[in-house]
Amino acid sequence: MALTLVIGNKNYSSWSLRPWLAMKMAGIGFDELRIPLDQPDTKAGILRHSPTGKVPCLIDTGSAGRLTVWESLAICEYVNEAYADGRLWPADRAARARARSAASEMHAGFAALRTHMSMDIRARKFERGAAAIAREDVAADITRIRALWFDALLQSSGPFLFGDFSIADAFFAPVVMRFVTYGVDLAPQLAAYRDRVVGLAPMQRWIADATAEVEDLGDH
Ligand SMILES: N[C@@H](CCC(=O)N[C@@H](CS)C(=O)NCC(=O)O)C(=O)O
Repeated sequence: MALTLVIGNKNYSSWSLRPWLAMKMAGIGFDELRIPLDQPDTKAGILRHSPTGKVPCLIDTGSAGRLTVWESLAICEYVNEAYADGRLWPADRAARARARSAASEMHAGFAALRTHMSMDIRARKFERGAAAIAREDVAADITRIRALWFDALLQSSGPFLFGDFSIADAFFAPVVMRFVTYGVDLAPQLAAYRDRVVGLAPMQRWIADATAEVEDLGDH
């Protein structure tokens, strides 16, 4: 296959999930190369493919020769342009601008949430979640995400943040999984959005693969 997506553990690698889900939702065919994180040979293994030593990384051996694309958002932009005819962003320019803002905000922000509620798909950590939410910085991140989801769903009427599934939804998919793992309460319309994302066939595949993985990185 022309496209290979280099990813980390499905249970833990939130950045890998984003382009993987976007590509699956767009019906793009690709091979996966999984490199387990936090092993003695992880860095060297990833560096064989990715100049940053981080996953995800996309290798395209198609028409342009061998092209390496790194950074999750850049990978999503590339596949959207090259393999999805732009379907991974809303057709409406204003909605597209808002969707890009949301994905960029996720890419650049929510550090407290990412630190104190790291993705651990197969685990249920409600006590740990309650302790994290008691922190002002984590609570502020969650408040902002709730507001962003609420406004987006209200404006688009759903079913996804900006209407049809977009890169913005792929970017928030790991947050959805964190809210499940850490038992974060959501208003009914946000809970329905969370459940819609979890219920997507590719998400169910990713969750099943994550659950079947044998590596245990503890509270990484
Ligand atoms: N900004 C990067 C973040 C990538 C990232 O931090 N990936 C983690 C795994 S989720 C990684 O490769 N960690 C391995 C390491 O740093 O050695 C992106 O959006 O792709």
